[in-house]
Amino acid sequence: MPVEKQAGEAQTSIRAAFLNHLTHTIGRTLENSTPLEQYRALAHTVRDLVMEHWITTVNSYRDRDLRIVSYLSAEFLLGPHLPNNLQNLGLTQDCTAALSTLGLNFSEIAVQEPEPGLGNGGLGRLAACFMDSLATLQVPAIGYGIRYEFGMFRQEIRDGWQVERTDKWLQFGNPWEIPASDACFSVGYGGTVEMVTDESGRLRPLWKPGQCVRGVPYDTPISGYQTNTVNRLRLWKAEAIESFDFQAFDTGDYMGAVREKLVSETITKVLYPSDDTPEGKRLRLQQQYFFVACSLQDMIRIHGVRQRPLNEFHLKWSVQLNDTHPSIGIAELMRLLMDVHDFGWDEAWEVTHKTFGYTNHTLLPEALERWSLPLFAELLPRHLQIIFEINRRFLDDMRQRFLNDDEKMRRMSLIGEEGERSVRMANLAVVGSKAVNGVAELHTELLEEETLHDFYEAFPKRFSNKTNGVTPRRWLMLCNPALAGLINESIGTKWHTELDELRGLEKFAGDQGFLDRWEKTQHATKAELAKYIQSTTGIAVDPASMFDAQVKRIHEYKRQHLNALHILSLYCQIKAQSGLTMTPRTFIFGGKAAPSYKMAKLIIKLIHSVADVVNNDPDVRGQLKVVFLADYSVSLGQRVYPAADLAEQISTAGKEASGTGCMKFQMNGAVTIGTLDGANIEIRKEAGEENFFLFGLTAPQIGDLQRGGYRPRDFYERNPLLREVIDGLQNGRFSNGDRALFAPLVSDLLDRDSYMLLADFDSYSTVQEEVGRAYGDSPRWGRMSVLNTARSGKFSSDRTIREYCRDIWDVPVMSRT
Ligand code: NBG
Repeated sequence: MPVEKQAGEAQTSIRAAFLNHLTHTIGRTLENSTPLEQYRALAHTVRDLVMEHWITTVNSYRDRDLRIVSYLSAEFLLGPHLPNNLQNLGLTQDCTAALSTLGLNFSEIAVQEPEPGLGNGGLGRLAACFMDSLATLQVPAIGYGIRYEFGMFRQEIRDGWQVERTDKWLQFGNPWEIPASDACFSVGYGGTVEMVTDESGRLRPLWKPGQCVRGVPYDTPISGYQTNTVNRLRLWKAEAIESFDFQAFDTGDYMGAVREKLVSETITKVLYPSDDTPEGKRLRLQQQYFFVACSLQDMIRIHGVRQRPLNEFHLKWSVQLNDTHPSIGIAELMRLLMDVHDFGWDEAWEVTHKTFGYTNHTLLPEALERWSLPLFAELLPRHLQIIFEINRRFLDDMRQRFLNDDEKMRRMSLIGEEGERSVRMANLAVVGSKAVNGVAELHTELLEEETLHDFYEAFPKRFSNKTNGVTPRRWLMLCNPALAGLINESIGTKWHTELDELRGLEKFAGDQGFLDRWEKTQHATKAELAKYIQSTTGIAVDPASMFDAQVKRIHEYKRQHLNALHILSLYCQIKAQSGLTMTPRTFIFGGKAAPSYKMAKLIIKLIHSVADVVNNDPDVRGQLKVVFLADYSVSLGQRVYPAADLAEQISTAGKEASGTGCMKFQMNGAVTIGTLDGANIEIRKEAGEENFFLFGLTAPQIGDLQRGGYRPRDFYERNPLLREVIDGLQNGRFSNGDRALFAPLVSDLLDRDSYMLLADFDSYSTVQEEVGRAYGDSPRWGRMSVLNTARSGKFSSDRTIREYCRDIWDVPVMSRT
């Protein structure tokens, strides 16, 4: 049969190409190669196949001459490439079979891939999901970012505490990247701005940087799912213009000879492991300007290759700013157009503000980026002049519209005057963009009504909502093949690219035969995670227990400690009533804390202390187990999401911009316990109220309570169980008698409790009881689980990208039908 013959051919050619790379690229024979070497040979094999599509994509984009989306992001949290590319090419089975004819196991080879952890959390992972959808929808797009030599730190746990280790992901090379030597650019810092007269006698500013570095692009192909489209992720590495000073070397100054190399390369050395507070300020600003300056020069180069005049730049490019990190691009494009390409101010502004779109990802005031004016002036003196001028013109305009409202002008100014004077990057991003969006309905509403209210009043049409999404290719098909297989059997495969098709599963939600298969599949996936837990933590967990998971960055607003308090309250109840039985549960935690965030690190310690107490007390009789999975990552997420029964999305209402983990859990059939926050609200609306466990105060109630003088101690005094838990933390009951350990946490909760754990504790505990009962009722739980998957279609990043294309970027997507 022709199909089988084709399949056979694919296997034969993969096998031959793999052996060829093993010999010629890696320099090993099959017999004396390690799994890591086999991985590298296989990665090259698959990359070759992807590159063939890359070439056709480049040609087809050139012929279509469409506007290109440029996604500027300081973070791309990609996750392993190998299995994803194989799935996109439709070659997973052939590859597995080809390897097995050589006595090799695909999974054992695939786990060798070091994860490119070039992001902190949701923001970076969103960028990766968007790249997947853009390629799958065949939208011409380039992702631009930074090639960090060291990505997100590896997290180890010692005695319950987080310890950070360097992530050396490039140590053995990266087979997925290709340096592109034809597009290197120089980037300046510091120096002075002088007024000079040009040939036509005009007086104009000339920036003479004090330091220059070179940006070298490394391209990673991003394949689309079952299309020939392969887009480009271009990450910049900083190098010295002259990396070796012979004169210094000759005079015996060996360190001096390589100093410039060291200083320049520092810029792209490491990803800042803080996702929501500005830190390491100077280097971070250098990083931001570095990748944006390279990327804009590259876009202008490509624009020239397309033989377009620069005043049409905005017609050929839509540039999206992923949060404020790349927003210096607004001043940089103005500078390039005016100082390098001779545009006048108005002409440059016309192009610039029609080029950019800005996505906001946070409501936390401390996370809105500001740069101190002296630092800014020292590093980017010409850009500061431009920002002052944008601000002057903008405020003149606003003063006319909002007569005499000085307070408003102060709030809207691009320059903050309170405390140390600073450049407010969010204000720059809003003023310099044609579109501004939030990432979930509630988040956008709060931006419009509170955080960016003045700007919303001034430019209401500029604002819109684009609820986040995740790619179902990685987050259902790849990570949960068993469930994906059952879904394929039941409703076909159209859902792979049209996720709304999952609605077809609804009709099986009352079919006991189907529910049994659904449950069996989930049980098998849970058993795999149980094995992983046993091998990494030594803790035995029962796959028949409810897997209750909270995996995400550790932050007070995400309230992992509320979860921990609740576990302790269950423990106290068991201790008080011997023989008490409850629905057996395994609580699974995972996540990293910013290294300088003391309270987050103490929360990790708390979870480990809770685990020690609960897992080792015979009275608990295995009814509760608590595990913390170290070094949370994309790959680890791929193990946890499919195996969860219950997803904890318990942030303080009004704090989580969107959340995307919640979507991955829902797609895989987990039921959510959550507050009315971020995307939870939309998940509940889609899933149906009866398929979501809601608890807690709403965002307006939180605001009211805070304004009315919140007294957490009142809640402590009123609830005896809560009191027992907090007292236990205070008197060392859960820390081997150490009374000091959790004192900072307890005093914060009793005296401040900014994230309102104590106010929500009661409601959380009550709803958790209901969760326990529901899980005990298998048909009910099965139905809820199936309906959650069936109704997760909205949360595909394909839907999100379609909306950006339609409303902001004005580019067509390819219809697949
Ligand atoms: C994060 C938010 C999440 C959101 C992601 C992606 C930052 C600054 N923000 O709620 O906290 O899901 O962005 O939009 O990392």
